[in-house]
Amino acid sequence: MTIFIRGGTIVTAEGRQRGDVLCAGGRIAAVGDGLEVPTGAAIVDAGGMLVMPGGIDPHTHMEMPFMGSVSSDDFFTGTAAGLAGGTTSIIDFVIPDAGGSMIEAFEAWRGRAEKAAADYGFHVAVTDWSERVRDEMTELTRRGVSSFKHFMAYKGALMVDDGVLLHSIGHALSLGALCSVHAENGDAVAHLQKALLARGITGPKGHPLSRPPEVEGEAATRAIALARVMGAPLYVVHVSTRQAAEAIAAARMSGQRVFGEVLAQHLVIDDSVYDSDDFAYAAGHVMSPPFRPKAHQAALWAGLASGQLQTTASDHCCFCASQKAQGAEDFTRIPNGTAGIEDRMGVLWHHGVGGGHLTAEEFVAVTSANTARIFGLYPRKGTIQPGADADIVVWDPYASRTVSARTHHQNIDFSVYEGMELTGLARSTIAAGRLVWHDGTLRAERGAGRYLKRSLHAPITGMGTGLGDNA
Ligand code: DUC
Ligand code: ZN
Ligand code: ZN
Ligand code: ZN
Repeated sequence: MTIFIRGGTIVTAEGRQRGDVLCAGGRIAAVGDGLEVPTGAAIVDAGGMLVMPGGIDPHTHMEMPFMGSVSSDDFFTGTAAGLAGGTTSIIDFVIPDAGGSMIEAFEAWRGRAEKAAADYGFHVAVTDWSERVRDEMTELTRRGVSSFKHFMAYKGALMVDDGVLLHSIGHALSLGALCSVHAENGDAVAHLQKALLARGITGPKGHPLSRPPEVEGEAATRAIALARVMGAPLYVVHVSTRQAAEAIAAARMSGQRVFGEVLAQHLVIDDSVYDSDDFAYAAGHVMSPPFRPKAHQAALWAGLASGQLQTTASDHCCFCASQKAQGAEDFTRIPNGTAGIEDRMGVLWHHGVGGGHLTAEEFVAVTSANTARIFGLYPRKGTIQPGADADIVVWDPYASRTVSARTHHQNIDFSVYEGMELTGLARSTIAAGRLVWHDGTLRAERGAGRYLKRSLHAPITGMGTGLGDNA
């Protein structure tokens, strides 16, 4: 399929220009002003529109077994919803069972992802340490996995202690892979959960009380210190507090390579949602880290604007009301997670660019380009230049829509953005050179997504102990 995107304003993280984009054979073939239209090309009129790299969501959980349930968007429905919102690639998480093989889990996730409608890569979680884990990490890097995830929370399930983290960070460093952390102190969360339940606090109000901002600040600070000791880079997923944002900024200013990700939800929704006595509403917002007091949002916006925080994600992890209901008597049993892949770009545009926090170029950086760079996908993804994948969103900056679970494409009966009016939307989405979303019509194709082998970083030397995992 040859597509000619005519007469838009092409915006990348580097700048903007008026012009046309020619897509052929799944790639961008030419970018320029007044390009000739090849015979037979489908024309997408981008007059008055912005032509930007498709979004990359670096943090999703499609059909993930979790907390006694399975997240309700599968790789097809979840990626299709992403396309409707302008997101053309995801990096999902492979989560092995405690003590289970990472390779077997990776193969299971690859099997499930074969139905994806958009391109996908994988981070793999390290949940314990052994010689086998070390060998499997090495093997996974040969299979295109260039980042490993560590949960510092979820005690008794996924949580790793500092010893595991040090081993993994050291070994990843020697491989040129990047370690990431879900930064919450799992011992503190377990302690607070128990204390709250003992006091009879069993409803969703207990959820944020069991995970206060300090719990995230402590874990982020600790992980950053451990990465510094090892001389390794670190990526902190879903930074939701001023404490964690400041810890990352301070580390960067001292010369450490630390990256921070922000969820669109945390930028615009605060912890007042847990005040509701409507269980379905409050439980629908149960995710970890939880929504925070409003004052934290300014630190997250400032982090994105200054470049101290680099990426935005959705942590897309859908659970329907019937699934959330398993925690009706005990908030610690409510499956954690909210939907967000379809609305991440729209929320970032309306509140970020419309709200004066970000320029259009910075919007591209935090929704696509920075993620491609950090996670080994650039310049195949994250930019508009000849040779790059034809993953493009034609963005109408003036059209408006109202978000609702009744009209979204995500397979969930709830939206944390219900009723939110957003100006700016994906008019057309082109993924791997195919027009998959246009004027409200979704033509997602089951299985069209491809597995993304990601590249490793060049090893960084000269910082920390330089011991790698020889300890
Ligand atoms: N937090 C969530 O809310 N869901 C999935 C996993 C996580 O850490
Ligand atoms: Zn997490
Ligand atoms: Zn997550
Ligand atoms: Zn070791």
